[in-house]
Amino acid sequence: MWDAIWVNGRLATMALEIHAAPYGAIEDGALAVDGGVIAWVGPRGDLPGAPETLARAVHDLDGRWLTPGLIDCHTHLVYGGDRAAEFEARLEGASYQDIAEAGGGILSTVAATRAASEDALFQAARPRLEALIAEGVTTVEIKSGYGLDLDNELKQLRVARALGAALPVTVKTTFLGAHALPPEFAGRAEAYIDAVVAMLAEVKASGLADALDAFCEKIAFSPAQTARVFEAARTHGLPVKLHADQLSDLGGAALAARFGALSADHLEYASAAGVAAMAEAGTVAVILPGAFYVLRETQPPPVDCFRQAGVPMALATDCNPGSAPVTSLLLMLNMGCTLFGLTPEQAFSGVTRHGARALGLGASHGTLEAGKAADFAVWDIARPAELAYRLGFNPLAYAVKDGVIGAN
Ligand code: DI6
Ligand code: FE
Repeated sequence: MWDAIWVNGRLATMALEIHAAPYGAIEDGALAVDGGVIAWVGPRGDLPGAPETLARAVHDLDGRWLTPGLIDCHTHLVYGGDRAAEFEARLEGASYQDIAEAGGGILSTVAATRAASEDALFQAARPRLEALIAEGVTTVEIKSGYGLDLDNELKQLRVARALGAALPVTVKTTFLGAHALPPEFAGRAEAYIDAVVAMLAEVKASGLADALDAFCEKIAFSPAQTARVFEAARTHGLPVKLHADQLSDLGGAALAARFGALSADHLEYASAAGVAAMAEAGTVAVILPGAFYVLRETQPPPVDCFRQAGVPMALATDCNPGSAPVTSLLLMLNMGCTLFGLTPEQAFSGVTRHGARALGLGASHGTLEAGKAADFAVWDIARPAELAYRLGFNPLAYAVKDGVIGAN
């Protein structure tokens, strides 16, 4: 006997290689769960018996859609303070770069994060994560990068892990020590990179980080400095990701690809050579329409090139206090379509199968397939395109995390 079975609904499996229909859809499907894992998926007519003879609990979907749980593969949601005043300053004429160069921006969040206790950071981050979960998110990545010294980076990473332990969501953590130059290293970027390399050994030993990320940009770190941090990550066997080509083309996409990065993220200014290198390396493009929108960027990422080259595109919130105060992944589906020209199916792939791959979770998450985690969402919609079509409306009926029906 399985633990539970869901019947009488439509499944968007997103297993596009297995089920040819758009969204890998199965009309009148059935999905069984056992021990927190998907035990069986297919058309109800193929079940080996009546549902009540196969599982201890039978759930009627009433014709609703069941999809993989959503995956937000790029967030900075653990931080202190907020940046509403900076938002005002930008609307009065200052640019994101002006503010960063004047010591505001990321560094103001660094000061607030350093000053906050672990509990205060947890309490501040919790509602942001709960907002994501309320829209069917079952896996989220959380970066450090607002501590910029060992104790404060570890503090952020511990809070991220604690959030994952407290809430029905899988949390993957990323060490982003090379996010900005902290004030005590002003004018000494190389020395700070040495410090990041030293921190990395401790972070790795702590077991608190699943990957490493860096911000390669004129207002942050150069490609050579980024490469030094990536070399260190390679030594420690930590997968890498990169904030690449967000504000200018520094060759970040190609650099990420050269190190076999799980993903390169942002990518508005990625070059054709960068895209080709990513295709070759199997690096996922994580596109972040919330930051593009908030910063009122005008150059979209090269979506057509990614499509033509076969680079998988993931879509995420980039939830952070500066460039993306965003806690809605459904809104990112809409913006991915409206601002960047993704189809609703491509956008949905970006928050499921490709989001999983951007976190190194492609084998266990992101599609409805037997053997994968029983993470899924049940929606009051008539067709999956509705998830991208509407703005500011949440049609989630409920989510299931590791086989357990959530409270959302
Ligand atoms: N790029 C981003 O979008 C965030 N970090 C980064 O490197 C922004 C972080 C912030 O403004 O606080
Ligand atoms: Fe980011």
